[in-house]
Amino acid sequence: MYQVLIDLLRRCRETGDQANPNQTQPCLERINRWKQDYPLVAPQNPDSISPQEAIAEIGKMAPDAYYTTDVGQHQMWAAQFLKNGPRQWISSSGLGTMGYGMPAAMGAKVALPNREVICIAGDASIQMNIQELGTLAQYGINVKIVIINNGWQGMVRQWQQAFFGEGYSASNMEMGMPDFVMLALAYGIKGMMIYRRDEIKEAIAEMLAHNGPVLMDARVTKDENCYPMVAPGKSNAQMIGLPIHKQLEQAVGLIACSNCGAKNTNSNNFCPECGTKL
Ligand SMILES: Cc1ncc(C[n+]2csc(CCOP(=O)(O)OP(=O)(O)O)c2C)c(N)n1
Ligand SMILES: [Mg+2]
Repeated sequence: MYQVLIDLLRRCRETGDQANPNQTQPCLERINRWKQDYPLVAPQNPDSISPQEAIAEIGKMAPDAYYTTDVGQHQMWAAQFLKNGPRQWISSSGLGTMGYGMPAAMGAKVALPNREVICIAGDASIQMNIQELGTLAQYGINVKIVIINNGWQGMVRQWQQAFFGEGYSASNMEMGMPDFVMLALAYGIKGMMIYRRDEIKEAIAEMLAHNGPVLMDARVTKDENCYPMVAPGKSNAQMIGLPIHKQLEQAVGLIACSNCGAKNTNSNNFCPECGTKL
């Protein structure tokens, strides 16, 4: 890899090629159009905190924080709903390392002691490295950890539901789930728990105001699914769960896929049903 870069730089110098800083502009504009056409909306469930609204609310109350994540649905929602700027979202991303969030947050905080650092964790993922609560206590590392607690390995549950005939196996976390508040206390750090929508703001404010590490157990809607997603064996062009954009459909009309007949807006390059080039 290193050698490739050296060769590339040498070649650029030889040919005098100048990087064009605007060359990604059309691509970025296209992505921005998609964001307008398919806006993300956090569900507002009457009886429970939706995971998306919990994350969006934290993002609003700590807009300049560095965020780290574990792996699963909460990771996807953190990517979708946090708007805290470039180079401040620290995640194992596609490498998918459950348990990454808390140690990553510790590292970020030690490197940047004056910045707010928040870990968006999963109730299963956090247990991969839960012993690090002891390190937080030992060194007084002031990071905030919010467990988006849906009582499931939510990402696994969603796949079992969608693609494996609702055969839920080893994905429910409720039996044997530790009491996270007591666990935090046992390690000597502050623990909090929320489950009502009307307590979100106040609880986040209390968490942020605390001068020391906090573990917050945010009990959220248990069966929320994360979209859009790509089914096994399909391509990104075949993603499912995109919101239908009514105005867009009316404005541009629909075209039928020549392969499967599915109706597509003509802003689609590929049919989301079968992947055929339109
Ligand atoms: C170490 C490790 N083991 C297994 C997986 C596969 N995996 C991906 S997401 C997931 C479940 C995560 O559950 P949770 O942390 O509760 O997140 P949620 O999807 O519920 O938000 C599993 C088992 C992984 N990514 N990393
Ligand atoms: Mg979970």
